[in-house]
Parts: sequence; C-alpha cells; structure tokens
Amino acid sequence: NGKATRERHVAVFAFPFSSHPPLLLTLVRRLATALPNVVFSFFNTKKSNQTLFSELSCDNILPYDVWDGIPDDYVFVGKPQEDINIFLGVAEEELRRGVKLAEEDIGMKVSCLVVDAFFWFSADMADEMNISWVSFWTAGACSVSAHFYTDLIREKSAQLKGSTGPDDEISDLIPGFSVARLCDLPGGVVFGNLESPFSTMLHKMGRNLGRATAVPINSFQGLDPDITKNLSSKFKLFLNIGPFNLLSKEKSQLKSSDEFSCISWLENQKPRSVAYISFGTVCKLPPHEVLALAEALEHTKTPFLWSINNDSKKHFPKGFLEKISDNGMGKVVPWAPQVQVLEHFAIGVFVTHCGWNSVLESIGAGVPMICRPVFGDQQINTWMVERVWRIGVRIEGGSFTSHGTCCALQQVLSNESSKTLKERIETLKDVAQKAVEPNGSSNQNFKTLVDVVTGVSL
Ligand code: U2F
Ligand code: KMP
Repeated sequence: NGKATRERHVAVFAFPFSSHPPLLLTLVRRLATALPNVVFSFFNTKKSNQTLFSELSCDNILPYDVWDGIPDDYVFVGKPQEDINIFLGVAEEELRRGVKLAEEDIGMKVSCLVVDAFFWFSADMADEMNISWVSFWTAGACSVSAHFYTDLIREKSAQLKGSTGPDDEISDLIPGFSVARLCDLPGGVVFGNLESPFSTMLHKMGRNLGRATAVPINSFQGLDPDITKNLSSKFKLFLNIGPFNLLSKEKSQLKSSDEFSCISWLENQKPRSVAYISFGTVCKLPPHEVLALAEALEHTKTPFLWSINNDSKKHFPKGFLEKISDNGMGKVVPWAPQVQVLEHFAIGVFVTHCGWNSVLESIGAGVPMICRPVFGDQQINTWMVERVWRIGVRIEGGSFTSHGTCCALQQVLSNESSKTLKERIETLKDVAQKAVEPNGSSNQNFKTLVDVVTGVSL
C-alpha cells in the first residue's frame, strides 16, 4: 500500500466562510481521486480546516492552515462582514507565504492554482509563477454573469437613470438574460455599498475572471443555456461541472449525519405535506420574520421541519416549541441532513434563502421553493427560480409576514399551481441527472478540468 509517486503539486485556496470550504473540498476530492499522482495542498483557516478534515480525507490532499487575520485580543464589534473583511485584509500575504511553505514541505513547486473565485488576486500569483489559474465559482451562472458584466451593467444603469426604476424589468440588461431587474442583482453591483471590501473584491473578481485558464461552476449546462453560451464565448473555458449534490451524495454535506432524527420524524408524515425550512449557514432572519413564519405555519396547520440556530429560537411565539412538540406538528433542529431531507417523500416545499447549494439541492430532489432571499446572489437566484425556471415563488413583499407566508404555503402545497411548479422542477431534475451521467455534460467538462489541472494543453 505504498504511496503513489507524487508528480505534481496543486495549491487550493478556500474562502473560509459559509458553505464555500466544503464545496471546494468536494471538488478537490474529485480531482484528487482522478489524479492519484497529484498532491493537493489545501489552504484554509485553522478553524475551517478543523471541521472540514475531521472525517477521513484522501491521502493526496494536505490541509494547510492560514491565519484568519484576527489578533488574539480582538473584540468583534458586530460590523457587517467583520470577519470576512479582516480575513480579506491578510489573505493575499498569508496565501503567498503558505504556498512557499508548502512547496518546501512537499518538496515540489506548485504547477496549478485552484482557487475560490473570490480570490481574484491569485491571478497575479499564477502569472508570476507562470502556471495555470483555475477560478472556481461556487454559485450559479446567473450571479457570476452579473459580476463579470458589472461595468457594463453600471453603464447601462447610469444611462437608464430617471427613466427606469430598480423594480423595472429591463430587456438585455445582461447578455444571456432576456430580462432582469436592477434590484435583483447581487449587492455591490449597482446597489449597496459599492466601496466595501467585499463589493470591491467582487468587482475585481469580475474584471479578472477572463484571465482564468478555466472557470468551473457548480451547475449544469441545461439550466442556463443562454448564459452558458455567452460566458463560454468570454472565458477561456467555462465549465459546468455540477450539481455536486447529485455527483457525490455521501460527501457533499457539511455534516450529513442525522443526529437530530429528522428522517425518522419525516417517516411519520404524509407524502408531500411537510415544509422544510432553512436559511443556510450564515443568514439570520429578523425576529419579526421568525415570528411571522411560525404564525403562518400554525395558522395553515402546515407540518414543518425547521433547521434554525438555537439563538433564533427565542423569537418564536410564546409556547410555540411546547405546542408543536405536544401536537407533533413540527420539528425544530439546529442542523438537518438537508439533501436527504429534501429527497424524502414527505417534503412538499422548501422555504429557503436561495443560497446556491440549496437551490441545486431542491432541484435535485424535485421540491418547489418559497424564496426569501437575504444577500449576495440570493436575489438573482430567486429571480431565476420564480421567473425563468418557474419552480418556486418569491415571498410577497420580500419578507415574511403572516399573511404573505400563508398565501405562499397554500399556493405551493395545495393549489393547482403547485402541480405545474412540481412538473417543471421534475423536468429540470431530469436535465440535471442527465448532466451527471457518465457521459453527461458535467462529467465531460470535469474531464476537461482534469486536463487543465495536469497541464495538458487544450
Ligand atoms: C452562501 O450560502 P449558504 O452557505 O448560506 O447556503 P447554501 O448555498 O444554500 O448552502 C448551505 C449548505 O448547507 C447545508 C445545505 C447546503 O449544502 O444542504 N445545510 C445542511 O445540510 N443542513 C442544514 O440544516 C442547513 C444547511 C451564500 F450565502 C449564498 O448566497 C451562496 O449562493 C452560497 C454559495 O456560494 O454560499
Ligand atoms: C457572508 C458570506 C457570503 C456573502 C456575504 C456575506 C458568501 C457568499 C456571498 C456571495 C456574494 C455574491 C454572489 C454570490 C455569493 O456573499 O458566502 O454573487 O458566497 O456577508 O459568507
């Protein structure tokens, strides 16, 4: 069982927040399995590496810790994106230092960088080292397109000023979109604080993506044929290689164990009756929305499984937890095995923030969505879900009110309209499944990516 000879060294840069690290690791595991003679140094913060590498990994993936930038005596003041901004301030220097160390440690120069697309500055590193640069976008084609075309969108939006409001539908705003609205674009494109470190990072990312040897994304071609066509003509290689949740079921999860017994609870529910509720790994709903959503569930007598952090449970209506545990109407957990939950026959709707992984997992399971986007790409994902793919609805008014939530639940769980939502999402699910078949587009694109990583000139 001797170790394979190591012929190449690939460095991987993880964005150490939300669902980014586990997703990138899923990609790197696939690459490491396909390329047993390549060693992957995986750079990430200590905290994130600890949770990621607690389970067994591949022999040829070596975790390396980089500093998160937080001084020992630092006290968080609660500013938005405080931890991210601090990390972004040290990331480049830390990663440059890390690569040097790993090269000495492994005894081999790095021959390719595989990075979270947020790290636009690593394009310069790759140029200096004269190696290929693979920039992985963890979200959908719709959002990466909005970042790639940010300058164009800002110009158009300046021209339209006065005649067009943020809610107006604009045709050909973005190449590959028939219509879009300014208000749905990711924060930092035209609205929000355009000068914040995060917005600046996204803008520079958009401007530098064209330099990448390849831009792989966790999606499938048939989902966004027009955007894919357009970006394929702009990037050297634009590669849809997902959805990951259909490719590597057992490993795509942050934690896939069912320590809170969600599945056994679902076993006792009626088919397609239950609302699964989750807002991903970072979003927190405002207190009045937690309250409104809980009231709507009670009022409509909708059975539910709600993944929510313990901290937010204090915003439930008085006596809510006791009542639901007595009447068995709902279950509240701090974490659910989401992919398995969505695939359960009892689930009828996913109430979601429209984080990209959640959207893909809902499609993979054929479960229509009620969308309550919060930040980043979630608005544009919601636009796609509701208006382009028509596999879900946006919550009326953009946030949970008792009335709007009751309407949405009734619409998706009971009415005739739910039939068409369900039919369309099943169709998309089939397209996704075809993409991940051995000869499907996502596997073919993955093979191309493997060639890029091993330096085969294409
Ligand atoms: C950021 O998204 P999030 O991490 O907040 O949300 P998702 O992309 O939906 O990913 C959440 C993942 O966590 C899993 C779930 C998803 O794979 O299955 N999960 C779970 O297993 N159990 C739970 O109880 C709760 C979640 C960002 F906020 C988004 O805007 C981006 O689209 C996204 C991708 O870049 O990253
Ligand atoms: C915290 C995060 C993320 C974030 C904003 C936060 C994150 C993420 C995004 C994002 C932004 C624009 C996009 C796509 C995603 O924003 O993880 O187009 O992916 O305050 O953790």
